[in-house]
Amino acid sequence: MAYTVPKLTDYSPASLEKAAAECIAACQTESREVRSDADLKSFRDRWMARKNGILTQINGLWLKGAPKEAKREAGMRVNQLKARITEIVEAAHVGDGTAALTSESADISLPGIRRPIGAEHPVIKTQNEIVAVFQRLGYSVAEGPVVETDYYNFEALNFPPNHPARDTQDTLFIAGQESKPQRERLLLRTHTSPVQIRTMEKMRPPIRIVIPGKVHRNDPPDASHSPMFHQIEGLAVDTDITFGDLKGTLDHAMKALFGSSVKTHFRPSFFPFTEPSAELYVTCFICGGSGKRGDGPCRPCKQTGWIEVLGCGMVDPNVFEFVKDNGYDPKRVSGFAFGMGVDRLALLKYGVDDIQLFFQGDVRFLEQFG
Ligand code: 2NL
Repeated sequence: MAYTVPKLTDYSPASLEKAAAECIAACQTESREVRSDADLKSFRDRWMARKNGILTQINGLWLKGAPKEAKREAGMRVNQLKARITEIVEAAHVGDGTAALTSESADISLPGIRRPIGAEHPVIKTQNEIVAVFQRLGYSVAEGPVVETDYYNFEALNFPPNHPARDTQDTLFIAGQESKPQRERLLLRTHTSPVQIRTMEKMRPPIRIVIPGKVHRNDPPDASHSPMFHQIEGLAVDTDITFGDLKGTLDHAMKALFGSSVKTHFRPSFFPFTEPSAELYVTCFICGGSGKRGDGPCRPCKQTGWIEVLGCGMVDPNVFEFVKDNGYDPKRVSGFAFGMGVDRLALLKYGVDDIQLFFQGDVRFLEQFG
């Protein structure tokens, strides 16, 4: 029997709910019975027509008839009901008379949507390979926030406020932070080192951790720069860690990553958070260290036979001072740390000549790594 709008005598929430549910069910049933354009028009008119459509009747019968104290509740319920009925009427379409379908039921006879199988992104794949090398040495993986405070990104890493070393990392600051003290101001982390500090605050020594993640710098994009890139940092702290441990660990890691025949080479360098500091070079895995490719020069190593892969050093005692209270007394513990750019290593590994290709999301580029 066709639905007619009942008169309401009981305006309790339960009874309003029941009346609304019956109305919605009737509308859904009728929407499924639409078989032609003419059906669709009369279905719409029956429910929506301003003059005497079902919604208009509900307004008259349920709202106007409601006792004063129930008017507010009834008004809200009728508005919800109208919204739902309007949805059903708008979704109604000419059906084929076989399957009774609305937007709320699934037609299990339709073929599925085939989703192409994805592949690990080359940068993430490289990142996972590097992390796995250190996990096999007993390192744990830590992660932390990409939006950081000035304190964790700079101050606790021995970059004092206004120190020129800060200028070496063109920083993207979050706007509108001027009213906060400098150490609380937010920025996009320029390296993953803040996570090392956060981890040392939580875990007492000894620790061995690696930290992979996204970092940002205000560098204009070109073939070798991207304002967003990836870093892996590592940290080992114990009572008697030496530069010899640093060299042995990284030499092993480079052989595990690039093949057992690569040689490593350390050159003095500077970082605010390590002392002494070094850059680590490996024999070029493109030309095998000869500097030549066939008759021509080897480009990736600029004919030197060596490729710079990371920066490292012994943790500066000033850094330990910030986490001293959690067992990192620089008189008692020492440690080494290192950091590398994952994207740059992925470029070398896959022979890609433009870092932008990694982040443009062009499936034709990315599917080559599948
Ligand atoms: C680079 C150099 C480096 C570190 C990162 C570090 C972290 C703490 C203390 C001391 Cl908490 N050092 N990290 C140390 C040396 C170098 O990164 O060129 N990265 C791409």
